[in-house]
Amino acid sequence: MGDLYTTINSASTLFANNVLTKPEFFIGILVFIGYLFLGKPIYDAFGGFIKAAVGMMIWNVGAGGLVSTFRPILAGLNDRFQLNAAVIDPYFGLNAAGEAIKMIGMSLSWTMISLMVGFGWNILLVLLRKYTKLRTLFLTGHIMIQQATTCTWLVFFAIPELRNITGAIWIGLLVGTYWAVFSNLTVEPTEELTENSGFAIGHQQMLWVWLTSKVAPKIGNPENSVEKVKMPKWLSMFNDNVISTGTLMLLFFGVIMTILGEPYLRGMDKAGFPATLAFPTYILSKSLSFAVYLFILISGVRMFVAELTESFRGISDKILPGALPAVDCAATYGFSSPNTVLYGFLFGCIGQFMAIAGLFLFKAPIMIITGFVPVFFDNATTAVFANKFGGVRAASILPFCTGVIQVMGGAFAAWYFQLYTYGGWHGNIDWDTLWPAIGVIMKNLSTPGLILVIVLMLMIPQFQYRRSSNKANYFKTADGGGL
Ligand code: ASC
Repeated sequence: MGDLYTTINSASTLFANNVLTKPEFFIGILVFIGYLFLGKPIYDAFGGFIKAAVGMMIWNVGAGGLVSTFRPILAGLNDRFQLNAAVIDPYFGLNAAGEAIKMIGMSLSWTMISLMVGFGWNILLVLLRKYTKLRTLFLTGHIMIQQATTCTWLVFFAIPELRNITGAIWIGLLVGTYWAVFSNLTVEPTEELTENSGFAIGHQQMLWVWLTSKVAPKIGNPENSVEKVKMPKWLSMFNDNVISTGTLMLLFFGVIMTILGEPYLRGMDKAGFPATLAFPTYILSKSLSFAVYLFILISGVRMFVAELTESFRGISDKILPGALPAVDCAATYGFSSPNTVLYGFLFGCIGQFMAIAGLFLFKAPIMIITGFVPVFFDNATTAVFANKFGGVRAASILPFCTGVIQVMGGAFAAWYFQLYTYGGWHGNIDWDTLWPAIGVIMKNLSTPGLILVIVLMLMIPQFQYRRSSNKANYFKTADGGGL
C-alpha cells in the first residue's frame, strides 16, 4: 500500500508539475494528437502544437500581466488600512487552503491525487456518456489545481474521518463530478454565443454561465446589445476598445492608487516605481497596461481556441465521440466586444464595493477585500453571456448582482470554512454559491452528505438531456454519441 501510494503520488506530481501546470503543453499535446487522428500529416500536427502552445503562452502573458499588476493594488487596500480581511481571489484561496491543510498535519500531495482521480473520473463519465449524458472534458489545468486544493480542504474540514487515501479518492470523485457536470451545463449557451465553435467552459463560473443564460432574457433584450449602444459623438470614441479600456482604467485605478498613496506604492512596487518616476506617470503607465494586457490576452486566446477546437474534433471522433473540450472562460471574450468585458468588470466592482461597504456598516464579523481574478474574469464572463442573451441591460445588472453575491458568499465561506485566519478564500462565483452549499451539506451529513452531493450532481445532466429540445443534436456527432 505504501509503495503504491508513493508511485501514484510521484507520477501525479510529475504530471502535475510538467503538464498540468504548463497548460500550453497539455493543450499543445492534445492538439497534436487531435490532428493526427484527423489524418493530417505530422508537420501539420506539429504546426498545430506550436500554434496552440504559443497562443496559450500569449494568453498567459495577458492574463498573468493583468493578475500580477492589478492584484497587488486591490489587495494593497487590505494591507494599507490594516483591515485584517480575507481576500476573495483563487490564488489567495489556494494559499489559504494549502496552509490549512498543512496545519492539520496533512500533506499537499493529497490534492494531487485528488486532482488525478478527478481528471480520470471526468474521462470515464464522458466515456459512459450513453448513461451519464455528459459531453465535456475539463482541460483548464491551473484551475483544476486551485479547485482540487480548495475541495480537499472543504472535505478534510467537514469530514475529519476522510483525512486519508480514501478521502483523497472521494475528493477526486467529488471535484471530477463538478468538472464534468457543470462544464456540460455550459455547452448550449457557449455554442449559441460562439455560433458552434465547438468548446464549452471549464472554469470557475460554470453554474453562473448557465444561470445567466436563463435569467438574462428576462432582464433585457439581446437586440440592444453592448455593441449597439448609441453614444453621443464625443463618447463614441469609447467604441474603440483600446481607448475605452485605457481611459476607464485610468479613472478607476487612478482613484484607487491615489487612495493607497504614493509612499505606500513606492514601498510595495520598488522595481516598477523607482525614485526617478513621478506619481502621475506611474499611475498613467500602470493603468494603460490594463489595455495592453487585455489586448494581448484576447489575441492569444483566439489563436489557441482556433487550433484546439479544430483538432479536438479528431479526439472526439476517435475516442470520445460527441465530446467537447471545456476551456478557460477568457476563450469567450473574442466573441463579444471588449467593451462587454469592461461592462462586466466595472459593474462587478461596483457590486463588490457596495457589498463590502455593507459589511463595514453592519459591523460584520468578517471583512472582505476585492480580489482581482473573480471581479474581473467572473464578471467579464457573466457580462459576455448576459449581453448575448439579454443585451446591455443584463450585461450591467447581472455583473452588479454577481459582485454583491461574490462578497456575501465569499464572506460566509471564509468564515464557515475558517480560511479567513489564513487571509483568503477562493472567491470565484461558483465557490461563493454552489461550493459553500456543498460544504454545509458535508459538514452536517458527513460522508453520506458527500455521496448525496455526487449523486445529485450526476442527476443534472439527466434532466438536461430530457429537457433538451434537440436530442438528436445533444451529442455533437452524427451517430448521436452512442457507445
Ligand atoms: C482564474 C485564474 C486565473 C484566471 C485565468 C483567466 O480563475 O485562476 O489565472 O482566472 O484563468 O484567463
